[in-house]
Parts: sequence; C-alpha cells; structure tokens
Amino acid sequence: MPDPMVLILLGPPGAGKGTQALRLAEVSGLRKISTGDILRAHVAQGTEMGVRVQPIMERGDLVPDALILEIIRHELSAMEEKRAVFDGFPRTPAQAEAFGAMLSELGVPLHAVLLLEVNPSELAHRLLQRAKQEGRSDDNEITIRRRLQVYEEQTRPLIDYYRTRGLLKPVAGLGEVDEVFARIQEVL
Ligand code: B4P
Repeated sequence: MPDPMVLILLGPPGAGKGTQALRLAEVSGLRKISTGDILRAHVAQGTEMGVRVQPIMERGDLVPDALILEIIRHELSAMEEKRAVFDGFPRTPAQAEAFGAMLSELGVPLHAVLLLEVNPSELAHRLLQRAKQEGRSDDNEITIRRRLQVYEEQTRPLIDYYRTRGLLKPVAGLGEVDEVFARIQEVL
C-alpha cells in the first residue's frame, strides 16, 4: 500500500483551489476532499446539516469549526489509504490545530501546504464569471466581498502558521489552469 500523504490547498475564494485539487487528484491518485463540495451536497440534498449551513454559506461566512471537523473526521476515518488533497480546509487556526492533531494521531504526514496567490480584482472577476456559468448562490457581488473579507480575517493567519512550520509553498495563481498546475508540480 502506498505511504499515507496529505496536501493542503490554501488561498482566497476564486484562487483556483478546487480547480487545481481536481488536477492533483487526477495525476497523483490522491483523493480530493473539498469541504465546500461536501457542504453544497448537504444543501442540495436538504439534510439537517444542509439546512443549517445554507444561510451561513449564502452570507459568505464560515461554517462553525465543530461541524467542519466532524466532516473531516468522518472522511478520514472512511479512507482506507490516507492519501488526500484538501481543498478549502483548514480555513481557521482552530481547524488547523485540530487537523494537525488528527493527522499525528493517525501517523499521517502533512507533506505541503500550497498557497495559491491571486490578486483581489482577478478573484472577483473569476467568481463573477462562475456565477454566469454555474449560478452558485454565493457567487454574487455582496457575498464575494464578504468571502474575501472573511478570508483576510480568519484564513490568512494560516499562511504564517504553516510558514513557521516549514510547510508553506507559495504558487502564483495567475495564468492558464495548465500553467498554474505546472508551477504546482514544480514546487512539489
Ligand atoms: P469553497 O467551496 O471552498 O469555495 P471557494 O473558496 O470559493 O473556492 P473554490 O474552490 O470553489 O473556487 P476556485 O478557487 O477553485 O467554499 C464555499 C463556502 O463553503 C465558504 O464560503 C464557507 O461558507 C463554506 N466552507 C467551505 N469550507 C469551509 C471550512 N473549512 N470552514 C468553514 N466553512 C467552510 O475557483 C473559482 C473560479 O475560478 C472557478 O470558476 C474556476 O473555474 C476559476 N479558475 C480557477 N483557476 C483559474 C485560472 N487559472 N484562470 C482563470 N480562472 C480560473
């Protein structure tokens, strides 16, 4: 069985985390775990959790840490081979701390944290484009502004958190999807 391995994709909304996580999963055989996708599936299915998180996501706020950690614990325990790329998780210092503890308990190393860097005007442009294509309910101007603010306040501290642990690998997120992916492969 291949060795356990975990990667994290960090970056503001619209930086390309979901897009690049999919690529990584395709070429490396890592499983893509996107907390955003899991939450949206709950909303679409109208589960108890979905009903609870829908208004939070539509405002552009973060879902409570306890709920997210419950999802992650469940995902990790269901995986036979602990090899995954996490897209959009962790997003707060509390999530990062708890995730670190979970991984140590399981003996799974955190290989790297890829930080996708994209300027705010390009982020807004991408999300508004996606709104036209996919009609995601949190891709509207007001919510996008809130999501970017939440990123600055709650998620940006993770950059230093992982940098001080020697795990942070910044990647320029501008350019074609293929170009960004090539940069990711280079830093890995
Ligand atoms: P997410 O689903 O994680 O949404 P996101 O941050 O907007 O990133 P996403 O992965 O979708 O977009 P991407 O950058 O790939 O979160 C949604 C909500 O769920 C959060 O607001 C929160 O409420 C909740 N949530 C999720 N995780 C949570 C957690 N851990 N804790 C608490 N709450 C949580 O791409 C954006 C667009 O750019 C796409 O249309 C893509 O096609 C395009 N794009 C990508 N790369 C490009 C490139 N190189 N050039 C041009 N366009 C590109």
